[in-house]
Amino acid sequence: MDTLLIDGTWRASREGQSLDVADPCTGAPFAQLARGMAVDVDDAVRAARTAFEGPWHQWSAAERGRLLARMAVLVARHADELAAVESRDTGKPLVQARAEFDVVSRYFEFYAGAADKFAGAEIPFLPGHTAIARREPVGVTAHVIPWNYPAVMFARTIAPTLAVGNAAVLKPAEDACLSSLRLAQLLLEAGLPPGVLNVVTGLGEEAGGALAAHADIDFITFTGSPQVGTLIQQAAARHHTPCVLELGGKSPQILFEDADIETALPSIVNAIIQNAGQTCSAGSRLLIARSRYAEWLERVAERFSDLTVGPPSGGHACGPLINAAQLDRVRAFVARACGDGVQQVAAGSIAADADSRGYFYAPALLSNVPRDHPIAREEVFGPVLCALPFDDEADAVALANATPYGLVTGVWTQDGSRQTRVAQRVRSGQVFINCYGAGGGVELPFGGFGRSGHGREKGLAALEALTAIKTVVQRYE
Ligand code: TXE
Repeated sequence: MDTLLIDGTWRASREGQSLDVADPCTGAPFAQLARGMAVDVDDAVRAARTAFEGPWHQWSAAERGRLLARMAVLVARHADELAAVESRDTGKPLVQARAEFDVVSRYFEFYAGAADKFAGAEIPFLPGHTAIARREPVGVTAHVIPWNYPAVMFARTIAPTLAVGNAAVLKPAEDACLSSLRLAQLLLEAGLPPGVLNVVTGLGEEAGGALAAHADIDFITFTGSPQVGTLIQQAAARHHTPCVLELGGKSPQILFEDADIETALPSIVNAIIQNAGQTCSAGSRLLIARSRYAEWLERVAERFSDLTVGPPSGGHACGPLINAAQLDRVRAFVARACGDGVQQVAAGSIAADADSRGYFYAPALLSNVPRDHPIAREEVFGPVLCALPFDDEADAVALANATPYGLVTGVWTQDGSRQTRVAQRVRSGQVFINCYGAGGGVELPFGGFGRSGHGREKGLAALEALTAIKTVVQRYE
């Protein structure tokens, strides 16, 4: 249970308490974690501060880049072993977990390359003066990440902060954090100095709450629910700590009447099935031109009926949900909707090799969904796709924008002008045209509008939030 990494050493929590980690395929505990508390968070923040002000500060950008490049290679070398850990912890199919470690490695590769190229600027100013806007690391950064893509989230948030020279404290999710521990170990092997990355496992309201409220952090990034996002922002406000929040979505895929349906279909199904729908960018609403609604709904329904859900190595479309609370949440959303007249037009099946104690949920395709029903507006975070018809382009855009969220939009049409118009009018942090979520998108800035949060991660945009501009003006004779 030595799962706290503080100042380069693995140890238990000071109070000696622990937590069980359950297998979502069976509900049975198979590992234990240290239950970090506020005192452990204090230790971690202190270690990070000391490291930040110590030799780490003297590392050149090129040296930091080289360290991240070594990490990219280590992740690739250990990808099979890491994928097995991730798949066991989350229940996700082994092939999906394996593919995610290509993305993890790519994050380290991308930010390795960016470390010595992300720079400030010289500003034209008065004669006899030189003015520069330096980009400096913000200092100690805090990272609270969720359980849906634990390793990808680790890489997405830790690689950029190390690239610019910050020191970090990570609070992974109690439901799935074993890959984070292994990745932290690999970073030490890659040569990361003690204290530059600290990890505190524990419960959200304990370790996470203490980290967000800590007076000595300089930045906090959070991915999770809007409810906890509010708490994080309130805690951060007390110390004027800047924060970036990524809080999920209710992302639409818009099928115009001229869409190439053969290309769109697999992408549409994958966007809601991947990770059993527990994806912030899941395409959970399918908006179909009314003239094609019945025909295309039928095509999607055929695919849904063929989907099976089961254990990670069984070759199924998806695995279980993460825990009993998620399963209850998804069931409750669908039961309420069906009680209100929503129609379940197709469903996948739970495979015979799935353990009845596991948190499996058969994918559901819903139609006859009122536009203002909670299931059409709220994030379900399960393999549940709501189909809704629209009348024309203006109606499609209005419907796409008719939720409190604004994370991702898929637009399927052959009409180039329409592609541009719709991309400009949807309130959405990312827009994909004739594709959806293509290729992992390590390079692509990501974040939302409205209840999806604020600030941008991924790509070079992540480095802006993780650095502060210092303006230096020098007068010369
Ligand atoms: O999230 P939580 P949960 C959404 C999704 C899901 C719902 C609930 O709709 O159904 O949230 O999931 C930590 N102070 N997303 O309950 O609680 C927690 O330990 C500080 C969207 O699992 O927000 C974990 O590390 N931290 C999503 C992280 O917050 C706290 C990903 C996320 O957990 C805390 C996950 C507190 N008081 C869920 N309470 C996305 N955007 O991808 C919890 N945490």
